[in-house]
Amino acid sequence: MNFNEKSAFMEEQARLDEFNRKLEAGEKIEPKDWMPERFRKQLIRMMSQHAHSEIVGMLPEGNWITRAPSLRRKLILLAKVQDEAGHGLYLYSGTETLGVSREQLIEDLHSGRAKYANIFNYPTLTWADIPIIGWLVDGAAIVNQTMLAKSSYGPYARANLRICKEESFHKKQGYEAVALLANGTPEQKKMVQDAVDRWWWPTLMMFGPHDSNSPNSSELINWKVKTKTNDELRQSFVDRTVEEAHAVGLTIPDPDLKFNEEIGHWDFGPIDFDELYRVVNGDGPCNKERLDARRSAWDNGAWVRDAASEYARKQKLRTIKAS
Ligand code: FAQ
Repeated sequence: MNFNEKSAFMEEQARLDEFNRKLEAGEKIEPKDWMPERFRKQLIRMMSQHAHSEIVGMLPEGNWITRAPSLRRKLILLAKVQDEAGHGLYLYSGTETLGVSREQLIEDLHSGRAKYANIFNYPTLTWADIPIIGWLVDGAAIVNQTMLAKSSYGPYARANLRICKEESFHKKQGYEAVALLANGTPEQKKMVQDAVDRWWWPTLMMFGPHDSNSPNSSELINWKVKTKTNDELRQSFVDRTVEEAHAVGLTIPDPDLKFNEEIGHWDFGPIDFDELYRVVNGDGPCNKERLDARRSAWDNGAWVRDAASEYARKQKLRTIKAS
């Protein structure tokens, strides 16, 4: 190693030591801080998948806006779906701080290269699916994102902090509507139980594979991007949700579900991870429909993007002329 190589190596080592010191001290890594390339790549992977999930996640619920059973429910649903769009935008902005462009991220989604949460590839067959998404899907997202609000990457932590505040409202409106249906007519009760039966297992899959099969977890936990494992989060979701289901007289579709007195948690049955991988890799009930809808929304919105960038260009020219 010559002198220049040696000093470059020492500089790199000093930057790595400072990065590790910050993590150790619980300080946030910010966009202008030095970070290992692999840390940056992992964050782009995870944050962009999260952003895509929020945006694609508008579709199953958006499907029911025109058919909501009352004006009150329609207003709530409109506001919720709009919130999910906002979450996607915070997350795309956060991801851009890592040096990747929004255009690239969108292109990756539209080409089918990018992943997004499995859950949004299932259909919303009845009105009861909408409250169930609020209760179960937002409920699962909150468990996961409350942890991510403490993530070591500043922009991601701050985005999740804000997202969680809105998601907790989403969950409450969902559970309130679930409770109403569960205590309604026999038809309403049947409809909401059928929705629980269809959404329960895909919701458990949202937390990802078991820890022993999760290639990214240990690296993300070492870097404090994640502070809990997939299985720990899933267990915490099951523990709180089973109690909520029982409180409104709903049954969880799992014959193996049993409270384990020894460890103080609910034991549950095996998850079909083949289904998770099938759905994530493009073969779920609605994958094609979801991507087609995103692509067509993008194409139909071209004139809005053109008008906005022309407006921004003109404003800039005006400012230059005035100065
Ligand atoms: N779906 O090694 P791990 C919401 C992939 S937002 C699809 O365990 P990791 C709001 C994973 O990417 C919901 N793919 O990965 C809302 C990896 O593939 P790769 C989204 C999945 O990163 C509510 C491979 O499997 N939330 O719901 C899934 O350590 C209502 C191996 O997995 C987030 O994205 C899955 N479920 O843990 C909106 C939160 N699970 O990239 C509208 C941020 C795993 O190596 C309406 N993300 N994979 O090719 C995370 O917390 C993590 O990334 C996990 C996966 C937990 C999703």
